[in-house]
Amino acid sequence: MYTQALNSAAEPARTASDPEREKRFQARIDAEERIEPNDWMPEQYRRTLIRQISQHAHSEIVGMLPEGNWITRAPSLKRKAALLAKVQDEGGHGAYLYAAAETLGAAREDLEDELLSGKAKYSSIFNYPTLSWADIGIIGWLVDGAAIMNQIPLCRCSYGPYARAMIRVCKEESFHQRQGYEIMLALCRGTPEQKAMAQEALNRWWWPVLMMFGPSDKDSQHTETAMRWKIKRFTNDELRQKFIDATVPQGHFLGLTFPDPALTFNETTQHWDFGEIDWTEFKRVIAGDGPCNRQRMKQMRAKHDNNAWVRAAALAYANKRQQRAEAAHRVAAE
Ligand code: BYC
Repeated sequence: MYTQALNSAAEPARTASDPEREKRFQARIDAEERIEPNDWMPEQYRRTLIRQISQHAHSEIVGMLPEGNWITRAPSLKRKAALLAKVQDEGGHGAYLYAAAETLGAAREDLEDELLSGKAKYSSIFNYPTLSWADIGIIGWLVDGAAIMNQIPLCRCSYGPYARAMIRVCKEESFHQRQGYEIMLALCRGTPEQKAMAQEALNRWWWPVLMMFGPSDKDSQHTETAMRWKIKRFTNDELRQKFIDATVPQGHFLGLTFPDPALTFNETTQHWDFGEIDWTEFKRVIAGDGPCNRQRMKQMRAKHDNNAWVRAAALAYANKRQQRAEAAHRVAAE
């Protein structure tokens, strides 16, 4: 377990509570300095980052499944190539993020075990099924759109490796969002059946996408500390509102209707007002009881088992290289 690793005798200087150092640490954060892997940091800062970064990594990897479901059924070669590239990008994002978590002393194997045992969370959105081709457009337009809204501020996160990973991830997510919106545009300008498919997808995904931003601020356990440490720069509700304000005009341009009768532009606040999110559904999905939670975990476990030989081969190769290097070193020293 990474928690055990972090509490081990090898790390006493890092884990002991030290008010003076904590004060200096907070002063660095307040001065917008980046915290780097070898810098002193409070144990709680390290744990918060490992939790958030690993859950983010898991989301990228599990997020490959709903879209992967359509690679063999994409409607044209062009669409297939773009979707394939997008899904590969998500795998790359997961890899950068696991590497960022490793800089905090977490072992990737432990993080994976936490996902497979159901202990670690991943984004609620990936527990919904992709039933039609329009769902692929919706994921790019809305899911990646929400991800960008959340991740652009993370490029200014106080922890250097996470912030730097986010810069590249955001560039790729922007392409993903564009390709999704372009799928929606093609469907909405297509036949009445295609337009209806686009509308039906929006009806199913709109509310779950709003849940991606997390619980409302009054129920968010981690926001206050994460904001103090400048891990998060905006609260969950602030980002959700920004997303709605940016997205509603895009949906209207497509000629689509949002499945929320309360959605109205408020002239006084200059924001879109919206209806009540079903937080019972959100809690159910993150507790493991969404439409596809079981299927996703089954696929992840099967992938882990099927890939055991790759991990064993990589380890054997690394050991062989290390032995060769050590032998060469011995010869050179003689
Ligand atoms: N789903 O105190 P809170 C992507 C959990 S993938 C599940 O507000 P925090 C993409 C939360 O973890 C997008 N769980 O937490 C990939 C906490 O539980 P724990 C993923 C959620 O951390 C492929 C509890 O609820 N993006 O981009 O301050 C294709 C209380 O919440 C959710 C990231 O991960 C949820 N929606 O704020 C396309 C971004 N929401 O840990 C796209 C990085 C909350 O105490 N993460 N929870 O057991 C973040 O920005 C923040 O972690 C969150 C939550 C805004 C998600």
